[in-house]
Amino acid sequence: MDGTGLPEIRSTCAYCGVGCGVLLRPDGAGGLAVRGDPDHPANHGRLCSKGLALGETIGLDHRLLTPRAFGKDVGWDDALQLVADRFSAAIKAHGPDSVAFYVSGQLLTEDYYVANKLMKGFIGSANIDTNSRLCMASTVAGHKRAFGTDTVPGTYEDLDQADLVVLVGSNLAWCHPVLYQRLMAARQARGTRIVVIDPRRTASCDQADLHLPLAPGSDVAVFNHLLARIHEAGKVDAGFLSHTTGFTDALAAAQKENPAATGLDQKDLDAFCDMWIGTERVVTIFSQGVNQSSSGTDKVNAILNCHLAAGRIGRPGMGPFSVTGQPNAMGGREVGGLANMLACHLDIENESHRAAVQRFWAAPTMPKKPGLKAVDLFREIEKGQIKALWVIHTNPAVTMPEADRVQAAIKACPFTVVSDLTEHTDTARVADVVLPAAGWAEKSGTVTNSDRTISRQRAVLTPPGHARADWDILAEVGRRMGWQEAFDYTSPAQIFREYAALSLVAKPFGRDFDISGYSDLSGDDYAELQPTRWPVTPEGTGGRLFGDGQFFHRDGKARLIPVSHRPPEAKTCDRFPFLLNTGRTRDQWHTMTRTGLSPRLSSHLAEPFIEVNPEDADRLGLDPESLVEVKSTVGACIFRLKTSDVVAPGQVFAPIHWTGETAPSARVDALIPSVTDPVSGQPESKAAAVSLHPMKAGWYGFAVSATPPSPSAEYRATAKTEKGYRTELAGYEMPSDWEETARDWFQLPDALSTSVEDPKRGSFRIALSDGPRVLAVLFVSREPATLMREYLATLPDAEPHQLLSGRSANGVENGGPIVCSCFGVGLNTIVRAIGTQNIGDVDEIGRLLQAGTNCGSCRPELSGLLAKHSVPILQDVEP
Ligand SMILES: Nc1nc2c(c(=O)[nH]1)N[C@H]1C(S)=C(S)[C@@H](COP(=O)(O)OP(=O)(O)OC[C@H]3O[C@@H](n4cnc5c(=O)[nH]c(N)nc54)[C@H](O)[C@@H]3O)O[C@H]1N2
Ligand SMILES: Nc1nc2c(c(=O)[nH]1)N[C@H]1C(S)=C(S)[C@@H](COP(=O)(O)OP(=O)(O)OC[C@H]3O[C@@H](n4cnc5c(=O)[nH]c(N)nc54)[C@H](O)[C@@H]3O)O[C@H]1N2
Ligand code: SF4
Ligand SMILES: [Mo]
Repeated sequence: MDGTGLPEIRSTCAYCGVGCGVLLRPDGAGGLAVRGDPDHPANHGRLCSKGLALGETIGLDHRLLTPRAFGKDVGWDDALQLVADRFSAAIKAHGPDSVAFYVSGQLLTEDYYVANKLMKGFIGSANIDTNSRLCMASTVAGHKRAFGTDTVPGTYEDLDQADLVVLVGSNLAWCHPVLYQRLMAARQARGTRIVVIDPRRTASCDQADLHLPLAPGSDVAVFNHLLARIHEAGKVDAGFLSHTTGFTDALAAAQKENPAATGLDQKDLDAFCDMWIGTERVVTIFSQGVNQSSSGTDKVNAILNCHLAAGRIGRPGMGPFSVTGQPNAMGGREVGGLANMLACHLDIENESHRAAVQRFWAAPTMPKKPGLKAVDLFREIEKGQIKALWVIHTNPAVTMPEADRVQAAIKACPFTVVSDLTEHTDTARVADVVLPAAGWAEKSGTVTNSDRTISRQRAVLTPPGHARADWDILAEVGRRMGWQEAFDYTSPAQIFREYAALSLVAKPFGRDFDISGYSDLSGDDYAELQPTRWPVTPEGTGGRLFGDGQFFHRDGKARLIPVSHRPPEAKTCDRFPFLLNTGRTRDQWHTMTRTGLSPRLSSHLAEPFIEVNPEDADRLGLDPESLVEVKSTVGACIFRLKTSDVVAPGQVFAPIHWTGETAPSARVDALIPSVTDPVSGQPESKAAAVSLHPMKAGWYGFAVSATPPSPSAEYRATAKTEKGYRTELAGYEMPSDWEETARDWFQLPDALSTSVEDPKRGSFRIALSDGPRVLAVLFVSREPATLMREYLATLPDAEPHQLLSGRSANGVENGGPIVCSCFGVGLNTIVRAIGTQNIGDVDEIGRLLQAGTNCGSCRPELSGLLAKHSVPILQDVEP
């Protein structure tokens, strides 16, 4: 309770795998107040910029409120019967492997359980894969090779207790910000040292003692070198090694490795090895720079080899730690979400595992072999082998490699169903049936975070329109396909109980995932479920794994795996001389269907960009802030140029967030070839060979409008603002009549217009209004226009002529692009303060401007600005 008398309800953040606890208080009018849960073990009350903005993303503007089939609204009864009938018909005509589900690590465990039971137990195919294939598959495969199960031994407390934390291919500051804050607190308290291994100098390097900008894809060479050095230094733990096999071969492979492949200075590499070897309490955190690689599984094992050899695993303050991306990435792995797994760490290919699950489910049939992995799945769809596809809670037409091709395949599939919050996604747009799903805060279930803590998500809002929970939709389709009893679910508690009981079945096979303590949980207990780290057995909860030397291969031992460096498959050449790296920005989540609704989050980086080293930009004659055409062997994109020495010459970086909805020419996965890791099937999302050329734009534009525009320009990027939308534009040919064009783009055929034209400079400015209110303003010129964009974006409640000046009337300063999204503090404001106020540190910026004093997500950027601008400057900086 708080002052308003309304109860706060405990739940879990919708976004990343840190799994922060939140306290939610609906205001009764559709709004939602959100704050960090001080009692949640993952965050102790902290939230990052995305978690804090959750309340801004629950609006109904974009929501799908009713099922739609073939472009028309239909009732649930018709929609579900259609789905059940079409899947049943495909199975009857072409067999169970002619249908497929593609699901998501953002599903709740209960949703995931029902989807897997339906596909693997009742349809009788293993053609259910998940976007975790693009995310965690290499870690899963690496863990299974080393430990016998897919188990993360680390806990968040290890970060508090470590003396050295190594971040490998992890931009923790932006992607797991609350964990990063926790690490910063530990650094302050005990001087934890930090090493970052990443080809790019990310925000996570801000406080690092050492940054190793390794050659892309060369992580195996780094960790092989480390293993050889551990041996040389006499730091192999012989006692612990008796719990493992494979050391001799792994060491031999490591000793053969040539560290020159890393491209690093030998002294940096040595410094890293000395630090690692000399620090007992070392945690090696790894993420997508490791997983999303054609040698991802080997990278994982190269890291695990070092921790096993040194016996630094499963004890306080040490261990390899794969941090999960999505809120239920871990839960999905536990519940058997991938095409080659069964629930509770059982294997589909193991006959006795399969038989036990079949008995438990009373399932008519079980597939004997793994199903299609994501890339192969969409290939089979393309070939016409899959007759019915159901995509749930993921947007593969944007996030799969060769995204354009994947989108075309989905479109051509004879029958595609998409369950989503909105039909405005690149995937839903090409589906036959779109089902309205209840979203975060509207449905109940559980998620497991990176350190095995299971937490509840709780419904606090009524789903809008006819939206229904994913588990509920799936169960109903199962019943309509003829399996009434097996899918007779009426609550998530019932599903969770069944899943917990299944974990008892897994126990005799010596599996570690055990939540059998929950198998007789009542509805009330489920309602009250507290965040708990598994295992959960009648004997107790939580606990550490592997510290006792007990692993889950048949002999109870861990395996060290001999691995050797293989460079990324993409080879740069004269035609494609740059290596494209991809990843995330601080304030956006994936395809932005939620975070894109928050004006605050959208103002951090409002446009798709490509980071290019200044030397390369110079050599290619790319003007600052210009647009760049990027081509690969499989596709083409246009991005805004951002010159920056955070990327090395020859390398470029672009974020993954933009879509057909927000910036159709900047769907970065259109550029990524479908190269996969041979063991895990995970795509190499971080290495594509590309070319860069200046876009020879005939005109550039900037628009602010009350509703989203639909311009037919070759380049456009739209972002949400407080009062509407801002759009960057460019095209090759100037339209002949700008006024007509503007009316058409903003769909304002009858609006009043005020315009200013300068034909000599090719500039044109128009404001369209309904009299008192400006509805849209468009600025066009032959060169990229310098405008007070952030100021304009706060309009358009202004007088048309003043708007058209592109400047503020009353001397309002141009704050610049937002750096601190909690308090809306812009780059220019911060740089101005640094230049004029003699600021010494980030805390001082906070005292002066508030920036960085709430969630802390922008602190690494503030510190970067301090380093760069600590000399007085007088004029405005451009973003
Ligand atoms: N803000 C935000 N946070 C998120 C998400 C989001 O969309 N937005 N998504 C969540 C999800 S699902 C995930 S999986 C995580 C991902 O979290 P991270 O893995 O931390 O994020 P990425 O930006 O994908 O990639 C991490 C880094 O890998 C580096 N890298 C590229 N190639 C190599 C290489 O060969 N070796 C090494 N060592 N590094 C390399 C990149 O330069 C990049 O800085 O983030 C989660 N958190
Ligand atoms: N090049 C490149 N590609 C990448 C990556 C990369 O680093 N580089 N990263 C990869 C990784 S790690 C990941 S995890 C993927 C993520 O990629 P996706 O999973 O494809 O991206 P999201 O935007 O998270 O898609 C989630 C969808 O679910 C919808 N949704 C939200 N809530 C609900 C709900 O409750 N129910 C249902 N049914 N739908 C809902 C959203 O509106 C959205 O359309 O991208 C991968 N692709
Ligand atoms: S770190 Fe941020 S995005 Fe991740 S769970 Fe916590 S609040 Fe949510
Ligand atoms: Mo992910």
